[in-house]
Amino acid sequence: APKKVGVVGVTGAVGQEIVAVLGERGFPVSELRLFASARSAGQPMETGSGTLQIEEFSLAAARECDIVFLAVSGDFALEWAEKISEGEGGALVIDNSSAFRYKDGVPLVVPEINAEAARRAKAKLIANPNCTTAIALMALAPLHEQFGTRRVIMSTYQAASGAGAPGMAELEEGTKAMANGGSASNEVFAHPLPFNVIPHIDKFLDDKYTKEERKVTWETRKIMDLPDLPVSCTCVRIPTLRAHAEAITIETEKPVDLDKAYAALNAAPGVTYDVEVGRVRKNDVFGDNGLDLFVCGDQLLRGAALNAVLIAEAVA
Ligand code: 2RA
Repeated sequence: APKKVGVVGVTGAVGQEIVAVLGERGFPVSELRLFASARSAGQPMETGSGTLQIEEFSLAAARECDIVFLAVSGDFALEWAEKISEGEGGALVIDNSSAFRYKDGVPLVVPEINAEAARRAKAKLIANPNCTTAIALMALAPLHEQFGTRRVIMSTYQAASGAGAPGMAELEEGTKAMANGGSASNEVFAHPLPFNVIPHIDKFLDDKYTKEERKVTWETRKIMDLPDLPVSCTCVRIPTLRAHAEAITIETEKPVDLDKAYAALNAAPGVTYDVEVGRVRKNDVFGDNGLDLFVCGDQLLRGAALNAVLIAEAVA
């Protein structure tokens, strides 16, 4: 049956994409409610359900929905996600932030890989993974099913959109300024991004990895249900707008048969549709038990909005 759907954070890059994806996929919506801060309340927004007005977020209004997508900060999610979902009459909440991703009992879902786990858990709060992990796992999960995975080494090339609309604006404005002989400022990124590569995304942790890199480790283990899998990642921001790319090396349990690897990737839902995989080859380091590949995915779609809507389709 059609659902009452709320999207919180509709003025952000991910919120806007969620609204667009709901329309494009013809998600069965009986009523769509658009929530943001008081500053944006009253503004009109085009949606698949016609032009709607943005409302100021309130707990009562969110709880009137059947499904609520949170495209807001981790702090906001920590404060509100459980209040929106709890008890009789609570909504199914799909949270894009990292606030609940590592919490026991909160499923962390890439629908093509572990929707079943989420359905079984009957959870009212589901976490959407970090874009970097979701894009990688679209390729790694089908390969894991074929050959098993012993370890993963990954380097990323991440677009400005990972830092939301302000990140994209900082890249575009800085690039124009530099092309005209000026200089680029940086408030969003650790350093000016135009014509640069920056191996620093999110904060540094005590072990000298960045949090973005550790998200890949923690989330891969949880989604693939491989709690001890060694995963090492180096995350780098590059001056592209909205697609993350990743060079991935895996050591496999079983010897790799390249034809089987191609067939598994070709058969995997979502691969080539919103995530592209190429450069698949045996690698010299792990001999017969290794593969190298290059993966590229739309950061705002697979990394956030589309993945979240697919969770709703699979679970609600
Ligand atoms: C980034 N993965 O690319 C982050 C966004 N969630 O900055």
